[in-house]
Amino acid sequence: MANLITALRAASHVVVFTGAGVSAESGIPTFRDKQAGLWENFDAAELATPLAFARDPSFVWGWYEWRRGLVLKAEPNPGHRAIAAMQSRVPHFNLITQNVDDLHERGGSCEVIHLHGELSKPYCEGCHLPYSHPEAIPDMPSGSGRLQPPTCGACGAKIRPGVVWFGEPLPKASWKAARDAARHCDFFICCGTSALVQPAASLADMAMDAGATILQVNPNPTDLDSSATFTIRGPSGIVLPQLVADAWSAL
Ligand code: BV8
Ligand code: ZN
Repeated sequence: MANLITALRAASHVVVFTGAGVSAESGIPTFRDKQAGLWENFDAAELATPLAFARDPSFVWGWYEWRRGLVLKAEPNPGHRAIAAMQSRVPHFNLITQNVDDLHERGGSCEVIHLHGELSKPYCEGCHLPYSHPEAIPDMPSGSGRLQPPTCGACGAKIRPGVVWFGEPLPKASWKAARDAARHCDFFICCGTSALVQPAASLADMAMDAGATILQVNPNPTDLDSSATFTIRGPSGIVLPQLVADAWSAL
């Protein structure tokens, strides 16, 4: 642990890369977790596709409104806050997330690079006009969970969730910013991700190729176990605040 802290204190450019696990302690189910309600028999990767939305828009829109409702009711956890604290402690910092929730921002982080979009940014699938969700928490009709997606005021096409679906390319600017950060950092923290979804997961390889120290925070084994410099087995809401305290509280 000592040389982990020494390496972190000496780092000039830290990148934090997060997945669903960092929001688990805020009550947001991960992709691996069984979905609930109407969607419990569906693998998240099946629902998060253009085909699923084309086939049954109200089923998929209902799922995303259910998830958005969970996020609106959730609070950032100490893991989100610790990541925000790191931002001011290191000379150069980037936060890259696969998560579509806004808990990093509500936890105090700014300039968050969202690789897979944001639930709060739906848009028209026809003319791509942004759509703003009504303020209120979406009330899921009891049990059915189906919700007809709104239609675009400009062209009448369906509004779709502001996320990147499987088979769709990542937002160009975000993906370029993420690659640049991974290739120039000297300390890369991989937190709460199974590191299975591409091309996002390849960021860890880019950081490794750049000679960065790789710290993984995950209570469960992942494909990164063999290549990470350090692995801390534990929930990010516990591990990250401790890491920040150990690295910088005494200073
Ligand atoms: C594309 C938004 C091409 C939607 C998401 C190469 C090889 C193989 C396959 C591919 C390949 N390249 C592309 C593919 C296909 C595909 C892919 O990767 N498939 C996988 C399944 C193999 N990739 C794509 O389709 C990508 N697009 O390739 O386009 C293209 C290019 C040009 C032109 C046209 C097309 C797009 C991928 C993005 C899909 N969208 N999300 C939504 O959210 O609904 S992905 C989604 O799933 C998440 O964003 C995230 O990325 C992923 C889930 O992973 P994690 O976040 O890691 O979560 P998971 O549940 O898996 O794990 C949680 C972890 O947390 C666990 O390890 C657990 O132990 C840990 N944990 C639990 N509790 C805690 C914790 N950790 C810390 N603390 C805790 N308390
Ligand atoms: Zn439109």
